[in-house]
Amino acid sequence: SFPAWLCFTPGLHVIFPEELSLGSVVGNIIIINSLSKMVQEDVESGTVIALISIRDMDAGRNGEVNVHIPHGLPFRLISPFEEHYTLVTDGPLDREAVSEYTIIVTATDFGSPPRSAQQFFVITLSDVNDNAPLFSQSSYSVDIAENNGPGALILTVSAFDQDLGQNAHLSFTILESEVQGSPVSSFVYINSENGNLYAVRALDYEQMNVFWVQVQVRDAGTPVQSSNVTVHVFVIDENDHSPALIYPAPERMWAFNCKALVVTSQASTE
Ligand SMILES: [Ca+2]
Ligand SMILES: [Ca+2]
Ligand SMILES: [Ca+2]
Ligand SMILES: [Ca+2]
Repeated sequence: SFPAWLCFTPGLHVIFPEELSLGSVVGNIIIINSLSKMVQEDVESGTVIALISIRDMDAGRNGEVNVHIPHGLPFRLISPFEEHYTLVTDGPLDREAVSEYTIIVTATDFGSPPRSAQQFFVITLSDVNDNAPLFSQSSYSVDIAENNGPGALILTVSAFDQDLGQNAHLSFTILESEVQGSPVSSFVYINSENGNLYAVRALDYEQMNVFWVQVQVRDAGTPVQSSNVTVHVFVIDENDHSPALIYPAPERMWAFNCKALVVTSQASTE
């Protein structure tokens, strides 16, 4: 059983290996000679995490030990020579799936009754920028009534990044493109921090009833990861024009077999 001070306390793992002081002996026979308590999530399979040696003072079968760690972990023990063990990674790690492991090393001798000792330590995975930020929707569409005030909020895009810290610190930009021959930036701008998309100018349904904007989200990792999304902006008509009378061109007059037009024309020229 564990000495009282060795009981696993979640959250204490950061200072625990220090308190242990590497090389100390626990339960008489398991010695942690070195330990990487922080491991990058992208280390190759086979990376050395800890060097462990086992001592049993007894002779013969009473001094022979079997050493193991629990099954199902992406780690394994290899024994380059007697009484010495190396804990290595065994397969890919992913901080986004499991961010830390508590590894219990058990050494059991072949005596009768067998005596055993346990030592545990916590390995924390450090983040690598291996996830691109993702928008919460695969595309956006929004209606905005024409004659909006400049600076009107059109919509807010949002994105999420599974990584940590700078690797998940997001900023939004609009990708340069043209809308009716003008740069898209003369129509809309975006708050890089919160994803709010604003109109730069009043929109006019009679000039343009739809346009689209490509928004990019980037994290601040190295290398940077990014994603794009399309925002379709539909300009909604308002009744901002009075009816206008249309005079057919004289050369087309023959096409209209309609006296009413002539009557209207005469009436309006009065
Ligand atoms: Ca990962
Ligand atoms: Ca990551
Ligand atoms: Ca990221
Ligand atoms: Ca209108």
